[in-house]
Amino acid sequence: MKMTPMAPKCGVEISGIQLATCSDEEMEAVKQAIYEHGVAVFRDQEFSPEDHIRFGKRWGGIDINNYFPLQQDFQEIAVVKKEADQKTNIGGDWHTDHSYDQIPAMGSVLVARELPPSGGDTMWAHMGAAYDALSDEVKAEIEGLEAFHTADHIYKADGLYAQTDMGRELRGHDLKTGAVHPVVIRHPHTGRKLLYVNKAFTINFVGKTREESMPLLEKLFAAALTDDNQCRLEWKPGTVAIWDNRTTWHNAVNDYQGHRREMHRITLSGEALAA
Ligand SMILES: O=C(O)CCC(=O)C(=O)O
Ligand SMILES: [Fe+2]
Repeated sequence: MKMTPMAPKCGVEISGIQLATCSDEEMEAVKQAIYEHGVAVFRDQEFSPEDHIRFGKRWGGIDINNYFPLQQDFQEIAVVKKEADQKTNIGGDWHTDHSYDQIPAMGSVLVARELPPSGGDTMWAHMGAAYDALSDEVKAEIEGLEAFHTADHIYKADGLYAQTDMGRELRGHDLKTGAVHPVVIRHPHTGRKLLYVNKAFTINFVGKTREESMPLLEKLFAAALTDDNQCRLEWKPGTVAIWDNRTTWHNAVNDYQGHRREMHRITLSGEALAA
């Protein structure tokens, strides 16, 4: 097994391993690499839907996404797709998945099933590097703060997606979500400090209104993307990416209008987060 960083502070490409048949020792090394680098990319994988599910269970359990369409024959698999005639994609702005759950999903295992002729890359940004780059003043300002997260404004019947041509694909319009997390968490396995707010789901600081929260939230959202804390993946057939939602934000680049793209996602169960 060989590990090559994708960028100075985010992402690692791991070669010389088949995820479907890897040993327990390899699995452990892969987990550690993902906790540290935020995302790992694996090329040329033989990874059937059955392998995908088996891998998710072996990692430690699968969370079913409440909103995305599920693969008909394999209900643990969420289908992240955009048809050639659709304009809006899933995850087309910076976010981290499932932060609206009180025990948020650890991460995802995303498999390329159908790719556009070009474009459709995915980007990640490392929230440990983002935290490190904050000024001492901002670090002091957010020390001990907690924030409220929800997905309702995005997925409800008249929410953001409903106003786009992706609305018809999604489920869960009536769900109510809400969770409170520290603004700075410690990674459950590495202990590293991570900035844990995101544009998509973080609404306000606990004890402050949305309006009162916005100036500092905007400042943190801007600071979360630094010049050197991102990596970018060009998908190929057989590529699998596994990321850590605590360690990273991600963004699915929507630059392939007129072409179909279909990915299969298994969401990995996580643990409660603490400062
Ligand atoms: O399609 C992608 O590259 C990622 C989409 C996304 O945000 C997700 O699956 O969580
Ligand atoms: Fe996402």
